[in-house]
Amino acid sequence: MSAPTVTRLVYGRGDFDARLDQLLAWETVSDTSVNQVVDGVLADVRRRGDAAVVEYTNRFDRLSTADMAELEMGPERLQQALDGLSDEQRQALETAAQRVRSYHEHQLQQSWQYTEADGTMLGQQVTPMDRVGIYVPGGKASYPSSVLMNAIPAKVAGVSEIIMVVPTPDGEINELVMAAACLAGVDRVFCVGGAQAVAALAYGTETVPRVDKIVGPGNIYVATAKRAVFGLVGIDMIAGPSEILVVCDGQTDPDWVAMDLFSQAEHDEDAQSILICPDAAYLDAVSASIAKLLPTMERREIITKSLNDRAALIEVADLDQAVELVNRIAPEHLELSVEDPDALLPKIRHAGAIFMGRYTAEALGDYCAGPNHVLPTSGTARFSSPLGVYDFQKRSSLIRFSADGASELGQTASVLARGEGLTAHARSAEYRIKPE
Ligand code: HSO
Ligand code: ZN
Repeated sequence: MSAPTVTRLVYGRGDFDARLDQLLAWETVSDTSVNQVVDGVLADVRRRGDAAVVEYTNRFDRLSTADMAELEMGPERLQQALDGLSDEQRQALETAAQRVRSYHEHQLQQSWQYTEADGTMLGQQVTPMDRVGIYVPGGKASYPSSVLMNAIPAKVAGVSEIIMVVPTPDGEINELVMAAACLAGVDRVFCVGGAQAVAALAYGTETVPRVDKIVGPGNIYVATAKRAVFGLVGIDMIAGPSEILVVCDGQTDPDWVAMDLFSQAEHDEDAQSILICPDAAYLDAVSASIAKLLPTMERREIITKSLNDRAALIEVADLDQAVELVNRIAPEHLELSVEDPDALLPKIRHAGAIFMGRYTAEALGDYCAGPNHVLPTSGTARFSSPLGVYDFQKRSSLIRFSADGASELGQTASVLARGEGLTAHARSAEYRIKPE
């Protein structure tokens, strides 16, 4: 295979803006044939419950299970997966789980209240969701690390029951995924995937309890099903392909940066890797590293396609221009591979996760630094945040009036209610106004 041809751009030169926009463009096309299939599956599972889930699972995953009970992995089976790990793997999984848990404990939101002079109390009570569903993809994107990243924040939030679904095509069970589920405290695991799994979680069946929110990435069928059940249940964001943006001052070992770019490119042919640097000679050096290292990569075919189609090496005049581009791109992962990342940090407005300094490889964040690896993609960091404990907590407003408070503010409510023509509202407030 020939070396990839990575797009090379110079900030502001020629049709730079158009080329950049073209590279960044990513829309999850909503495909009518997919919509139709998904609608059919959702309606069928809603109507026939377990029987429909079993039928679809047998058909799509080439299984021959008789009933839903056979598709559930009991707690002993999960424990067995955990016990079956090598010491090294178990140790690594436990270290990761521990660090992810500690980090997320910092995110716990607390209830609060305050009292006004007349005794009126106002506040907010924070509560966890009762039950959430975690979708774990099968095949090449079945990541034990993602089990930890989805389940641990829910657990820390105080969710009482976590239900995981994961397809097992041809009956192939991913032992590491099961072990991670055990370690993260997942309560029940069903070997079901696709739209039928989302439907079972959203509507509930005789065996699968219905959940309040569904999180976790999946293919186009899963994403379409999640969109369709949104409203009945909560969902997390719809994840696009993984992205990395490295801003480098030209002083980091080019092999390190090339490998960091590969680390996201290897996820998916649609993944995006971009390097921005003020030094043209350094961009040449990274190109050379890419050509040198690529033949050594197991996933070189995926990496090559991703680099050819979606990567870019961008030359800028200075780091301020780099920051301007960062905010325009709003990347999922941003590496500030520079001498003084603290100087750039206050200027960064949009990025899912910011990796500061040459030693901070994104890969560590993907597994075990502690912060979540479920992050906003495709520019959505402009308005959204990493998955966290707050995604599994809700807030209720608290209001308590004293007799004096009710009398005082009742006047205001009454005037506003009459202005809206809502007499019951007005009189309800007026009953509580003390006579002069
Ligand atoms: N980089 C991915 C997460 C992941 N990486 C899982 C390795 N395993 C999310 O953007
Ligand atoms: Zn990754």
